[in-house]
Amino acid sequence: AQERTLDRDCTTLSRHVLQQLQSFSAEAQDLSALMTRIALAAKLISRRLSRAGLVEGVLGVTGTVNVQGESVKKMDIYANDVFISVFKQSGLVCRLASEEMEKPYYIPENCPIGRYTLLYDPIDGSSNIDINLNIGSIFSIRKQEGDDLNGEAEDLLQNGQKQIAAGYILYGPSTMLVYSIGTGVHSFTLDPSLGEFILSKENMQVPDHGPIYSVNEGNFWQWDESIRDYIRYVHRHEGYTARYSGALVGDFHRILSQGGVFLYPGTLKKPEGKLRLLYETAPLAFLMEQAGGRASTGTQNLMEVVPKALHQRTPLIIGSKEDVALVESFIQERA
Ligand code: AHM
Ligand code: MG
Repeated sequence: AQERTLDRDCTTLSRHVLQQLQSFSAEAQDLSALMTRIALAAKLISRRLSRAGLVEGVLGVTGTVNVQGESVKKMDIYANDVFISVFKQSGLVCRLASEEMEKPYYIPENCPIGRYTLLYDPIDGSSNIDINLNIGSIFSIRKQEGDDLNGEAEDLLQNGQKQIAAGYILYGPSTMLVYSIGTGVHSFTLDPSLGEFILSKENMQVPDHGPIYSVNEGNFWQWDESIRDYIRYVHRHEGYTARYSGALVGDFHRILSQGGVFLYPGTLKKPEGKLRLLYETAPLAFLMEQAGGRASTGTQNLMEVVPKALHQRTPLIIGSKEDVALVESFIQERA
């Protein structure tokens, strides 16, 4: 019966965006078109991943190192290029900035008509690629401000409130797309036989508290004492359970769906943590706030952080309101 209901009422992603904005205004149509392009990138990446163990040249490393000093996987480059090529044809996006590119990528044909910038992490959780575990893509859309005459994209160095849309794609047992344009958080599942993302859950809400804490405890001796205090606290109290997959999108999706908190605090080696603001932490903060949760650096609301550089990192504490507040209280105690 359930299957029949889904078939009859299926809402596709592009229709959903228009419904959310309740208009056919130019901006609503742009957003709908942008989301359709992102969905196309998701389908292309998902298709390649599903055959990764069967065809040559998908798995493994390229032998190069990216701007972040991390070894680049073949899939990182493929996914990075997929986003560029789908947006080349859109006319809407003039600039793309990603984890894999030191500088923003300009599409001269689309400038200056294309007023949108796409920020993205093409493959998040790259260490999971070669072992066939969940990975993701994260995206954020901002409107270009000013003419960017010197080509430095300085207008991107603003806080998370400037995002007009954000979301992620989760390549798991099924491929899901979760997005927000500021009217709640909505999830879609790819039906491979239709090639369409079909609405799964509208207006996702994160519980105010959840049992899960998600953090790489291997960094314990590299953390500030306050984070160790928090972890000691959860170890000594009933009702907590640990989950960590090494891929942020999957860990975040679990927290969003079931409640709890994800942490990537600063470490001795990386005082700002590992995750990048513009295309990792800010988009997820946007989603978490839209779902009724919170995101913090520990001392500042994450959505308020103004980056000084494109690839700037921030510590991340994100999830259920009460759990984020609890972590913050340990940090304040030692401040
Ligand atoms: P990536 O985008 O290069 O894959 O790096 C980000 C990933 C996140 O998905 C994950 O939460 C984190 O790095 C894991 O890092 P660590 O192995 O230090 O726990
Ligand atoms: Mg990443």
